[in-house]
Amino acid sequence: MKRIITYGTFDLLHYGHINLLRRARALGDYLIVALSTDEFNWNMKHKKCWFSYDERKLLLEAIRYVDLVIQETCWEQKITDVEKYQVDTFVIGDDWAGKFDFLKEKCQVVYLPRTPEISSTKIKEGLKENEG
Ligand code: C2G
Repeated sequence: MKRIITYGTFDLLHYGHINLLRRARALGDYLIVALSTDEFNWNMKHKKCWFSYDERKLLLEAIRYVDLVIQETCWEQKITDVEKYQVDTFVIGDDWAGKFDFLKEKCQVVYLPRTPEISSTKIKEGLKENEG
């Protein structure tokens, strides 16, 4: 069984996220999503999420491409995650291209093209404009 892992915040889940998850899952048989906790988002990524970790986890677990959701609590956990979950391939969007090449000693590293026109930030901005 080929095991894939990816990481992210996945706030305001949208079709760009689904495109990523679908393509990641298609690279293997089992997809693990390491979901950024609220603390990690706030302290390390300086992101304030609309949905809480539990709400974002609930949404991800409902997606057919996702087999397991674990917590992402720090930048440094990737190497241990790859070993602990016997990961064959690490996948993430190409906005991170090159940033995780150090994992190549442990597993395949794949950067997938982002879906260009959508983002959680754009959604928030669009909603604010609609409020007038
Ligand atoms: N993504 C995408 N297309 C978009 C938006 C996001 O392909 N229009 C991808 C991102 O490239 C990432 C995943 O969807 O692979 C999750 O996106 P974010 O929630 O923005 O994740 P990010 O904040 O980049 O967190 O340790 C790694 C980080 O946790 C990644």
